[in-house]
Amino acid sequence: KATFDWRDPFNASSLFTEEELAVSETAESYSQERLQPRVLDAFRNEDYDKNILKEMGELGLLGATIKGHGCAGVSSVAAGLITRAVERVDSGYRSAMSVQSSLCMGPIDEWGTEEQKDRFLPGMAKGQIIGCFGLTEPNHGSDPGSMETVAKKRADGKGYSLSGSKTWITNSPIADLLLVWAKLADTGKIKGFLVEREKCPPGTLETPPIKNKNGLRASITGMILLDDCPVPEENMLPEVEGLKGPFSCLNSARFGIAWGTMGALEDCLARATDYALGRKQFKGNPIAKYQLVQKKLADAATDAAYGIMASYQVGRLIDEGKAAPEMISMIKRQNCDRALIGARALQEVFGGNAASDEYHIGRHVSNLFVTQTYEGQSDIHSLILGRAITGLQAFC
Ligand code: TGC
Ligand code: FAD
Repeated sequence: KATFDWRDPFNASSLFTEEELAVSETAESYSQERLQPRVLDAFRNEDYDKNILKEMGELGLLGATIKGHGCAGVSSVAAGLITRAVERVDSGYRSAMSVQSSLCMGPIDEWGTEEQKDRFLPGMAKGQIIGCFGLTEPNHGSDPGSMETVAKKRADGKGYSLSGSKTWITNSPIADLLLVWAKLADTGKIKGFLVEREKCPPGTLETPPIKNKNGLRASITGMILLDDCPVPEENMLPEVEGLKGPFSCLNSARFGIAWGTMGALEDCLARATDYALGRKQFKGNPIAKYQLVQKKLADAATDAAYGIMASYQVGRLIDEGKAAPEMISMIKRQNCDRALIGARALQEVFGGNAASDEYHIGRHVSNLFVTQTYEGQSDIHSLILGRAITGLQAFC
């Protein structure tokens, strides 16, 4: 007889390969056993422990889809299952991992030289070299094509000097390797530069943290301030120019967020269900007995199930080379929006206790607002989809 499991309504796990199930199990066990016990203190104190990247590296969770260079070379669906497991605990932990894997290792693997891959990827896969991705600037977030950071050819012929500022950059205060996107002063073409912190002369690179965030507090965020910072020619990504460079890495990171936010929503659903079954109001009934509470649970379970199925299909298409960026915009937008709406509705199930961080729901809600904003705010993804539907761009 067919059964219904509200934790996996469409039996999505039957679609995953043995290897994907094993990767998922590793990531779920690590996340629940090693991350969950740390998250409250990390969020309260706005403290990211960079050993977490080393721990993830030991388990093969970093740059997991990359083939060779010390990486696991697993499928896109397996990588999605990793982000789902980590974000089930906290979006900030997933963020630090996504930036390392999709936004720093990914572009080196896709657009770097063999020498760059050999130099950086094995250390990054182990979490010994921490990366970040500098695209957003104080005056240019949704429209990175207007960036002001500039790379000038050095008079001594030894590469470039970078000047400008990037803001809201995950991992920047702790990063050893900063991938900075800048416009070449002579042509205006956008190029990616691998800035090695330890090689920057004093005063040319600063990465102040942005403190007192009200979401993503378990990850570290900062600025990148560059003042004639020298970068050798061999640290430029040679194989790509223009916005295609940063955006192609964003496809992978946005795909990871689509899975990750479903993990966060599933955690909210599990916690709210548990709470509703235990909390009694009016004649000793559990509040789970009341229709309005059940609707909130049903909505969230449905959104999580649909979100996982759509992400699964896009993951398979990525590996077959058949995924258009608009597909990724669609799942990124939908899953972030539905996770935020669902988490916010489930927050109400906890009554006054939702105001205590011990119940974890408020932390997910404040994190999910950020996931809806970074990597293309949801309205920007609406416009990407609107352009694909109508052929008319509505950005400006
Ligand atoms: P547009 O004309 O659309 O495109 C310019 C060039 O880029 C190519 N392209 C893509 N290539 C691959 N994948 C994609 N998804 C691509 N999107 C665009 C495009 O084909 C074109 O190539 P070419 O060769 O013809 O020049 O450029 P536009 O300036 O009109 O772009 C508009 C818009 C809104 C789509 C774009 O600017 C956008 O996506 N804005 C959102 C910005 C964003 O997502 N920022 C993310 C910053 S990183 C971050 O948030 C990390 S948080 C990480 C964490 O902590 O988890
Ligand atoms: P704006 O671009 O100023 O947008 C503000 C509002 O206006 C949004 O609602 C937007 O949708 C809307 N809007 C803008 N243009 C249009 C339009 N044409 N039509 C309709 N509506 C429009 N960036 C990085 O490069 N690397 C990182 O690692 C990184 N990590 C981040 C971590 C955190 C915690 C946060 C909060 C942000 C991070 N970001 C990072 C930056 C993030 O990508 C940007 O915040 C995001 O792209 C939006 O840019 P903005 O904040 O400048 O908002």
